[in-house]
Amino acid sequence: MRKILITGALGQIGSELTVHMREVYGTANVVASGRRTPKGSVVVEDGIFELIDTSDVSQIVNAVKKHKIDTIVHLSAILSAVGESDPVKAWDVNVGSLLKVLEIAREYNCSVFTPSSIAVFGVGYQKMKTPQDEYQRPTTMYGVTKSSGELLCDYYSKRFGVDTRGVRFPGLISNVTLPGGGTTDYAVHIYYEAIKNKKYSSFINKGTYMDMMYMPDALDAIVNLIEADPAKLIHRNAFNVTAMSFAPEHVADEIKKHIPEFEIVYDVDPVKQAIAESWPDSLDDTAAREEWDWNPKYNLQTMTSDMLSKLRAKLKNE
Ligand code: AKB
Repeated sequence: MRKILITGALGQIGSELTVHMREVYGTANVVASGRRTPKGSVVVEDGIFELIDTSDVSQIVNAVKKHKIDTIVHLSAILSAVGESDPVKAWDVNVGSLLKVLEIAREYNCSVFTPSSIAVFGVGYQKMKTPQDEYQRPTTMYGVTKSSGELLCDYYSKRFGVDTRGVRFPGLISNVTLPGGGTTDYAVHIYYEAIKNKKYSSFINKGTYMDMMYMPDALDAIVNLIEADPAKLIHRNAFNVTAMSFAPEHVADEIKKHIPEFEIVYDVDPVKQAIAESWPDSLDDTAAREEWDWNPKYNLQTMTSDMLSKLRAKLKNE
């Protein structure tokens, strides 16, 4: 059985991936890590947890040695909108910590999964059905770090034989932990506001299409790619994956089927809007489907029903 270390386990993906991986691989085989120990967190309290700041290489090495780790899932990262307010920090966190993880993986024989993003695309590429192997000229620091991360992972795979794998995640929608500082975050906030206030003011303009995915599909993507037969992988870093593509008015229309009074208004944030417009309208995920059977379960309709029912229960108890 694998021994897995998850960095950034308290974030939007990590908080659900940790629980999912403990179910798949056994609680004793998954070491979650983060920079805080929030009270009541299942990530901290229901399994093994290590305090790790990924800017400190010795903290990662100690955990790898202590727990005999063979697989690192590296999630610590700064997202697109926050990255634009502090580009140097975004580079240090996103590229600096990945390089440390790759070096440790080389020395201690670990495989590495780390997510890339639709943000690797920026200008001069095919915006609809963006192909797997497409020109990357990102216009945000976040995109620059993710594109660099893909190159670093390929380099460590080819030069040192480290088993590196990744996906280009679109906007991820979840009901457990809020995303922090992304451009696609509107597609999470809209559900919370629909339940709390029956109204949402969107910082992304109508007509702006982006790819999205419900978190259960994202968790399956990570585990299925980690477990994929390496002989079948033509690509590694990183696969286009998507489950749906929509603009704000489409998710609003879907919410209205459940909450007829719901209203969407627009107060566009120019920085986030410019980022959104630089990203694909839709991705072509054929390579992921062919090489490791990627097949998402949720579309906008089924995701909206599930989000609203889970959030209603959660917000009632808050
Ligand atoms: C963001 O909006 O920054 C992220 C992403 C698409 O990578 N959700």
